[in-house]
Amino acid sequence: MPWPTLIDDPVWKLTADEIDRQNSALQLIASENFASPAVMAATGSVFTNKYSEGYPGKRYYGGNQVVDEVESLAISRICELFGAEAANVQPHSGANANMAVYQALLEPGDTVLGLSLDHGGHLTHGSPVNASGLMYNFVGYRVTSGDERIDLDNVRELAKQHNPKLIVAGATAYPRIIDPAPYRAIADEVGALLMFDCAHIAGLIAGDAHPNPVGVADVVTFTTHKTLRGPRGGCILMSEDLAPAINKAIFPGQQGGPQEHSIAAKAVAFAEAQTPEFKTYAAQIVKNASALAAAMTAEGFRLVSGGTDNHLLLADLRAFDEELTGKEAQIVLDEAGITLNRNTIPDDPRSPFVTSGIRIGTPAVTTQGMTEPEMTKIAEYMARALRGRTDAGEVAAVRADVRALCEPFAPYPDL
Ligand code: DSN
Repeated sequence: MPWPTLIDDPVWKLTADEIDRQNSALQLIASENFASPAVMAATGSVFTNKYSEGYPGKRYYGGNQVVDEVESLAISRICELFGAEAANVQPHSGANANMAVYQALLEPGDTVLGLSLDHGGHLTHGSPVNASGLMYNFVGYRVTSGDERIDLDNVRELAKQHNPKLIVAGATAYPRIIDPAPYRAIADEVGALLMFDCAHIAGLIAGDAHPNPVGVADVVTFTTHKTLRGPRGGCILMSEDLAPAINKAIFPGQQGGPQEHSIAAKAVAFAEAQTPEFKTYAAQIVKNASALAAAMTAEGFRLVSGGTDNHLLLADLRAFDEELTGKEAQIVLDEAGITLNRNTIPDDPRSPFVTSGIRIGTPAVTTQGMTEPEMTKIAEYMARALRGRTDAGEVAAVRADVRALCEPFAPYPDL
């Protein structure tokens, strides 16, 4: 073989270090998960070698007979899973999926409504520093200041005032069910199209734990690596009539050659999500988040909106400790083996780099097999590490307890 043997390459030492980190610490970042060995094997397969610009049956290079089959399989599986008419499985990410939909449905400068980033939206829902906000006239809607739920009256009022061409539903830091039906009604009232970005909750929808926006929204976008537990990547579901424009916006509009190794892995993940075990998994994600919410409330944290209906919680740290910032909590908890991210809370007085909140998710720990009793322990360990954050001995003691908690639940014990 012409390839050098690089078993001593530092990358393999770093890979072993990362396996140990994932096996021995708590992964509570709400957008992360542990892909199955089958998904990872497909991601590392020979499909990585193939160029296949175009779509099944219409490629620009030869040798795509097998690639056509694998991409068609991914498309048919995801259409069946969500009840969609058509799918594009080529987006390299959720951001690419969203930008392609905008390119297909909008002209630069068109008006769009999206949830404000500081109230739980996403960069690609019109942040002024993102291409979405630079190219289109996004208007941000908000959560209410009372119950901290999406303010549908505000969505309707802004829709009537600004007459958007598109309304974007979906969030990255919102702990409640997002019902697509009222969005559809508002979109119809003002003649707008509706896109639902269900990246965070795609696995909950696939597992019948949350309402399915397919058939309600005109277009549904998502990432495949969050609750859906596939490889890193994006996907678009759409009606047959929108498919030609959206497919053209992905290729050649936004992307060149598709990553067929990721598409093969998406096909594997979509089959995994069709199993009865995946429904049980989706339901347990939600049960675990509720159990964690109850335990964290008992430890003195205030949860945005008072709790959760999905896979994540947003904790306002000020009730727990007025001085504690999200930034400091993230750093201390990481030292204690509890990995999560700082997050703004609605109307946060601190900057997005510092924040008053943390976001906590249960998809990964649920994949590991943890259930309600472990959630109570996680809340206790978080509270102990944060209360004892100036005491290195206490943080180290929590790290040891976290290691012991994770040991029987290691996701990759054989790697
Ligand atoms: N970065 C993702 C998240 O953590 O929610 C969104 O793209």
